[in-house]
Amino acid sequence: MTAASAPAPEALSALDLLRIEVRGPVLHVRLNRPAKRNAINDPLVAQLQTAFVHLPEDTRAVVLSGEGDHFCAGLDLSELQERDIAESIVHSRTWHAAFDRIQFGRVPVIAVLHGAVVGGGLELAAACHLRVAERSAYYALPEGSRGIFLGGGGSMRLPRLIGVSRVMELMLTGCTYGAEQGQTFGLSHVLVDDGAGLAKGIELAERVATNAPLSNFAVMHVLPRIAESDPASGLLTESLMAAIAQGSDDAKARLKDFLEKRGKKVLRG
Ligand code: 1HE
Repeated sequence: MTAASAPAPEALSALDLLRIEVRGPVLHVRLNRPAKRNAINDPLVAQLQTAFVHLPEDTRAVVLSGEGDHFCAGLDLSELQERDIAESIVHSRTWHAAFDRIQFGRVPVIAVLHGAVVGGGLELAAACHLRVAERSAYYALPEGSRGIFLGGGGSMRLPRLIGVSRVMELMLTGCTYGAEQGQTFGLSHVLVDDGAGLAKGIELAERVATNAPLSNFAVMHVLPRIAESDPASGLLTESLMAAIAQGSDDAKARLKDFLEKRGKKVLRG
């Protein structure tokens, strides 16, 4: 059952470019610059980093969405003109730090996508662990037409989702993928009707939140590293992680529950 929402703790409610609500074990973080289509400026990057560093202790999953008609219009282009090359490198690294904090933080993050999910907005979505898309969602990488390049980790993360070839198509042709194409290509995990994204995102987050925290941590931090290791090292790491997880009191209690007929069955549906 979905918990009622409550205001965020003080440290998070001070972040004026985010709207943050606590829903039991799920923290809902909304990008909150709808007048600028949630374009990401320096303060918003900093606030995202702060929010994900200071997640409430009892948060077990996060839902990330965008206020207004679009998830995110990417980099705030009005900031670009003032930066020289050295400043641009540092700027890109601040995005890396913030988005790494999302991908390699403490709890899984479910992005709820609608409207424009473009440029840095798509890079942000790619840093999340699950993506729910509404039918209005569309994806683009218009960097080429702006004379710039990916800078928020997209060249690392997006090819892992859809392959280098699709990223090239988006960047070279400036084409957009609609929500159905995004679902087929692997940008989203779940596709829902307009207006249904948040409820679905929260439902998934609540389900994720019931997993053992150590298992979720292993999925977020260990699985991607194993997938990129040489097979022998990967298999050894898998054995080590499996043994650590199985040795935990949480695992023992959950296995006992199942064996004594209290655990949930894995049913179709
Ligand atoms: C912005 C931005 C922005 C909107 N930076 N101000 N991203 C892009 O190239 C996408 C640029 N934006 C758009 O194509 C459109 O704004 C949208 C399709 C997203 C939305 O269209 P619409 O008709 O709903 O809104 P709008 O009228 O275009 O924009 C409303 C306001 O938001 C307007 O400001 P206003 O002061 O005139 O009201 C826009 O200027 C402003 N706005 N998007 C700054 N992106 C780490 S590297 C990442 C590199 C990238 O992300 S490149 C992709 C950049």
